[in-house]
Amino acid sequence: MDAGSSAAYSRVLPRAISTREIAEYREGGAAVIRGVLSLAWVERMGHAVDRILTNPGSASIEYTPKQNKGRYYGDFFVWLRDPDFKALMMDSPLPELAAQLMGTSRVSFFYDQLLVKEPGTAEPTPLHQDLPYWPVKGEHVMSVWVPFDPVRFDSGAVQYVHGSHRWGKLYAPKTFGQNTGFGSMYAKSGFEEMPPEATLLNGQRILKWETEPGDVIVHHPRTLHFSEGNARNDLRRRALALRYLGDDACFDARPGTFMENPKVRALLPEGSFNFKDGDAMINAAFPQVWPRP
Ligand SMILES: O=C(O)CCC(=O)C(=O)O
Repeated sequence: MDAGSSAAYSRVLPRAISTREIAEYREGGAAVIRGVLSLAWVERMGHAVDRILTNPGSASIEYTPKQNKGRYYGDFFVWLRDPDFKALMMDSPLPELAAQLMGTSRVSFFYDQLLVKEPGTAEPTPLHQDLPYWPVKGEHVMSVWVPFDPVRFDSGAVQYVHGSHRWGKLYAPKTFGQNTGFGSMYAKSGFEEMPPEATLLNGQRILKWETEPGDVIVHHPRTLHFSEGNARNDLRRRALALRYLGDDACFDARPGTFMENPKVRALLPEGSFNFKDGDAMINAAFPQVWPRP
């Protein structure tokens, strides 16, 4: 199939999502869903990511200190400035995948987060849950982590604590790197400090998967997760986390979320973040993606 044809960039799920996959996601808080994207999608997005890496966004973060090897690059709301990122979150099989896994009739898009670990990057992603970082409440919230390179355990595969989305606990957000400008915000969150990782992880079942291009990993925003650096010299680890909101998700006006960061807010069109507590987050900056508009 011609990689440039519209069929190669299909919006349709290439296969049915099984009841076992749905049960794994709901019970474990994370699951791998294999073979969801065509190689054409993966290749297109690999080029798109490289464009962003050579032209970093205004809210992007270099988590790797200058004197260190490698590069851990983070960026937010990339879809608002790049049509390929917009196409992936909206016009790929992923909105339908999110609807099926969350079991919701309607899905809107919260934001995308680019997380690239180039070969030889030592910086880990600290153990965290996503929800404390976000001005969102509800159960129908989900991330789809989409890698654009083969991922191996030693190239920065993300690891998830099985069932931690059901612990009934939310821990205070922590910054992914030094001097990122987020620390002062997170201090206002009011959530309890996370116990030491060794204590928290002791005896827990860890879910992790090596993936091939076209596979994605889904996780619930209460699930504890982390990743090591990319210890490989021969493998990049370019990944995009897409955050989807379902029927019961709504705006949470609590303080201390990443959306308080002025650089992040400046990415959004004027007036698109004027929600009241409990509002459904659907407008031009947080578009409905399922059913397709
Ligand atoms: O890509 C990583 O290393 C971490 C991913 C993550 O924290 C997320 O998708 O929420």
